[in-house]
Amino acid sequence: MKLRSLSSVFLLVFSLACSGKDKEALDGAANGSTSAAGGSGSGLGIGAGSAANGSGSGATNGAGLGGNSSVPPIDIGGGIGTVTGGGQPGNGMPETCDGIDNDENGIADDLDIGNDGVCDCLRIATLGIIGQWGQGDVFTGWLNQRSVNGAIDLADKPLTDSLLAGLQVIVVQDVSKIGRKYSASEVAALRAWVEGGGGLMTLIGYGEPSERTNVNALLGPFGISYDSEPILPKGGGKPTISVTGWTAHPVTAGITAIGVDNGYPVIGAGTVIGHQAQWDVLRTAEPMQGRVLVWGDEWITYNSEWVNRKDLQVELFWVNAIKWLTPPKQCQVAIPPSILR
Ligand SMILES: [Ca+2]
Ligand SMILES: [Ca+2]
Ligand SMILES: [Ca+2]
Repeated sequence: MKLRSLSSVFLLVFSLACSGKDKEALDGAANGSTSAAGGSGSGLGIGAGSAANGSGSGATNGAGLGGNSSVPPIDIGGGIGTVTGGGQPGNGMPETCDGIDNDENGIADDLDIGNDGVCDCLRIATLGIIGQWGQGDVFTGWLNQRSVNGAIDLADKPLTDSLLAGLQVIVVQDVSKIGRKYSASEVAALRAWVEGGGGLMTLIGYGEPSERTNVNALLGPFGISYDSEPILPKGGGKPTISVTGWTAHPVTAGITAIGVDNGYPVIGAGTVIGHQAQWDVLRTAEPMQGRVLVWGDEWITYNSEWVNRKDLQVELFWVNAIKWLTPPKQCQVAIPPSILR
């Protein structure tokens, strides 16, 4: 069987696309040149409510290095148009990926030179392997073109405190083929990482009867699991089934439909923020300092959902999810209006 890791694709695409706009712009910023992209730092308006904040911050920061490197992030989750980080204008220093709030606006590493909604300094990793039911290059390429670091492929590595240290977001793909069951110490390590402020997102629906075992083990400490009966099959040759039942939350902001096929219900603790028919398909939890997001399918990683389905908001869903999973005072950048549709 050809097993292709999502993250290995991330890294491959990243290596091929090192001239991507974010990295190019970052290089330019490092050299002290003012990039054209920086001038578009005013693209902050998210909904009518943020118009004042958007124009104000854009004007203020337009002359700064990279322009948007010091644009205050907009929190479209808690309240549209509110500026996070206390609304401080910043000190004019460029933000760099060093874990420090260089511009003193209240958010460390809030750098998004491409204005694409993905923090350039994001430290994101994946577990397991990519699904086999579609092509995933759009998603993988998308992420690598929007952050300097790209994604780290943890694949089947044993989960330890040291392995997870420093990561901000982990996306769990198909972990049914790692050749073992996660041990109690691995589950404990992931739990400690989440509770210490990590953001964990899980996917399911890869088509193996035993696929729930490992991911449910990882979710065990948070009281959430995937139930046993597959749900919402699209049927051969048909489009995925649109999930249309959403509860207001930063992850669901602006979302009207996301496609699924042969997923599993998400049951247990936490808060249900997505459902279809009688099933819950999206739950969140916030254990201690961390955040957990459990999605009952994996088709959001496939090209067909990104490219062919204009009625779905897959990119926005990912941007929302990554932003919400990222610690509140780190790497929070504005979601650009171009993604909202
Ligand atoms: Ca900052
Ligand atoms: Ca920084
Ligand atoms: Ca970016």
